Amino acid sequence: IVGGTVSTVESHPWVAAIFSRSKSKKVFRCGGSLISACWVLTAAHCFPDGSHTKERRFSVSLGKNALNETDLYAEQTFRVEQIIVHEGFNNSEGNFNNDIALVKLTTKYGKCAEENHLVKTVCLPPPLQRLQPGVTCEIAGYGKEKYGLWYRSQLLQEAQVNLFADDVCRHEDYYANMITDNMFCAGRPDWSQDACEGDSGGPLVCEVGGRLFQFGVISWGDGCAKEFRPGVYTKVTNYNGWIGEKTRLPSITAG
Ligand code: 4AZ
Repeated sequence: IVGGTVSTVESHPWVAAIFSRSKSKKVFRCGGSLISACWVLTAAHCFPDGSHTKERRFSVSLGKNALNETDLYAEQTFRVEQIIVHEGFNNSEGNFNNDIALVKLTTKYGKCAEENHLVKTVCLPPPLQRLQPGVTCEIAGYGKEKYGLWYRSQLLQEAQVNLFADDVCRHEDYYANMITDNMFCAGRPDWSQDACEGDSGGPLVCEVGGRLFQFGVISWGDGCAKEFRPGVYTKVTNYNGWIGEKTRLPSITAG
């Protein structure tokens, strides 16, 4: 997160940290969001070329404030039972179309997440819920605080971004034809706050009727907090059916 503030996982209790293991080393890979006790929503590009068939390489932590510290009392860490990358995920145009994936959690005892003040599920908006351009939403993650830094944020950070109209984001001064109907853009009018490398897979949440709903999955962008280059997000409302089908959670849209 660029231009944000240090946050706590209590304020974003659905935020998940996805790690990959290579040679017994745990490497932070992506953000995610807890949408039900056993399922985390994230970005498809977190699982490059076939790594989604290697579930044992990954682990997921919930309730985590600091990336490089383990608070055994607060955190819940899981193995990955299944990774479902969207069938239509396509990066041949360099724009991560259908950048959405589901990760199924389990422990060696077959348990899923337990809710407490640090770990809660986020609601998904109903499929037809639309928000007006300009609405302020919130993003959170452990990603870089500045484009080009070699290290990620040690602590969970949050920022505010505003939704951009599609015709603005598709303008030739912005991303032109890179933006498909499965994406939307969000950023700050002064470009001061944005998601950055390492935040992808994490949630963009917006308030509707006094409740927070996850409208976006942090997906991509040209740089971070750069003029005319807002963050690009996967449009979660296009995937209610897909999520319901894959997780067999019939009430996924009920909120
Ligand atoms: C990334 O590489 C990434 N500024 C995520 C979001 C943005 C840029 C890069 C948006 O994960």
